[in-house]
Amino acid sequence: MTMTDVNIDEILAPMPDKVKKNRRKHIVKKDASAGCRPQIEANTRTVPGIITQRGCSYAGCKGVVVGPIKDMLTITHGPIGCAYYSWGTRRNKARTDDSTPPDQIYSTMCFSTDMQESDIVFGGEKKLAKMIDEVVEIFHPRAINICATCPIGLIGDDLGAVSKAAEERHGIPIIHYNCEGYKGVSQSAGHHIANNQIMERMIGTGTEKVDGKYVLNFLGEYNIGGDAWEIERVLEEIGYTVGSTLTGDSAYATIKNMHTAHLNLVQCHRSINYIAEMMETKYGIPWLKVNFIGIDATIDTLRDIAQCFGDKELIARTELVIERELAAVTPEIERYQKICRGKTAFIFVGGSRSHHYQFLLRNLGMEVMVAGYEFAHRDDYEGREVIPTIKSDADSKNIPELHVKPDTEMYRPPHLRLKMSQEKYDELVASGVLNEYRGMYPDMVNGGIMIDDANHFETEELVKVFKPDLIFTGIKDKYVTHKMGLPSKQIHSYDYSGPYTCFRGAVTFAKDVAHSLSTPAWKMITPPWEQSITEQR
Ligand code: CFN
Ligand code: HCA
Repeated sequence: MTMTDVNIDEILAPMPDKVKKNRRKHIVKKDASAGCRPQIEANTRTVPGIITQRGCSYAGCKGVVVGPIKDMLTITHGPIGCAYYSWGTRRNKARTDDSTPPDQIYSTMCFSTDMQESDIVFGGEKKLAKMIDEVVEIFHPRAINICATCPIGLIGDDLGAVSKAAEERHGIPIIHYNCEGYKGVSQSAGHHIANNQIMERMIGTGTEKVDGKYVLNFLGEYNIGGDAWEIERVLEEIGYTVGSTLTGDSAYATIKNMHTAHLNLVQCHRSINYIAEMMETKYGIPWLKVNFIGIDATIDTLRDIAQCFGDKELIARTELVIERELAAVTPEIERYQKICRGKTAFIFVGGSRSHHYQFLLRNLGMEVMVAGYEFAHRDDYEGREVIPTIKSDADSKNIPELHVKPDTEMYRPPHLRLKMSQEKYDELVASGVLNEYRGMYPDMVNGGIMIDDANHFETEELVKVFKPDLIFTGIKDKYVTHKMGLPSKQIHSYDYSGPYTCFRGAVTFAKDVAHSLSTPAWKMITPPWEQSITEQR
């Protein structure tokens, strides 16, 4: 069977009619000949009882966005499980620096009010207030985060009032997040709640201007396995100063002054677009969508950043660094390409990596046949235009607006968003003045499948149909595919590896993928589709 023969209705056939009808809207096959982008249903409620990979609002707020701020002590207000299971598994690394001594790093620790039955019945406000007093006395943090779990909203504890009173007692910022797990339909709601509070309570409260000719903030980069450090190494080499990341290896001490930077880079758009937008509105700081996953993607990104400043010296230095880094990694990449070339993969992750890693896999000669997100919104799937890149001064006259607002909920054709005719848009894309419209669908191979909120049944069925060589998953679906004789790589936390970003990260990734593909263990398992019924029993 070729990729284009795959029939989604047949895959869903065993489901009950109501579920089938629902799930059909979340799966789209790429058809390059159709010319337009089809719509996908996304960011809607998961079918109850289906085995989803999704997490909750608390996970998105505490686990993803605010937890990595290393010098803030983050308290989970709730029964112990939520704090325990969001402790350390994401591998968002942090280290000491000029603004943060070792005894002020709390992101590796786990703090919880450990609510018991009597607290749920009689209320947990007193317990929370007491805990704040205790952590201040023992740890002396600069600032505290308080994240709510489901029962807190249900019993009506007033986090705002407890935090305000404690701020008055202790004279430090105590920021609360009403990110009860049931809010919204996934982690995505928690990202938004965290973004609002970081913007409201942190950014712009500092008075120090970050020194540097070209100061960047790096939004939507969480330093998983050291990703941000590899990117910063290259950016600093070129001559940029990174004011702060959001939020990998970041500190309250520097987030306060982020409003003094020249440009915001946005790596994971899904989790942080709200702050990028708000900073542009409030402080006039433009933002640029970037991608440091994949060698070609990194090179394009470095060139785009340099073009934003338009300094000839900076542009020349960018080319020098690209040349030097490429020379160092190309022989190694070529070695691993021999193992990876022609192989196929699936990738299911949260809200941005399933698109970004398509580029790195292509650098290795691999193709992604099925790609899915847990909780992305429609524009992440259907695509959005990359910020127009001005290739020369003369070109800039052709573009009405340099920074284009992404439409996070509804799809509108890019030429309309850029306020120009379709002909003008096509002309600018063809001449290379505008970058192309990018996203999972536009960048996907023809016949490939794009899937939202995939469940275990669909994952298994798609594996049977496509028989990929490797699958990139999270912890929940990893072992399902192992049992099918398929090697999997954890693409949330990279198992125990990383960084995977930029140039050196691409080599580490290539090595890990090549190892997975050539491990003999997988050949010793016979996948069910190659077994007879009696063997399967
Ligand atoms: S580091 Fe990011 S890149 S922040 Fe987001 S959407 Fe999660 S924790 Mo897991 S790996 Fe994943 Fe993305 Fe942005 Fe990570 S793809 S699901 S909420 N994610
Ligand atoms: C989260 C965090 C997570 C979980 C990974 C997984 C991460 O969404 O709560 O399900 O394997 O990257 O740690 O996405």
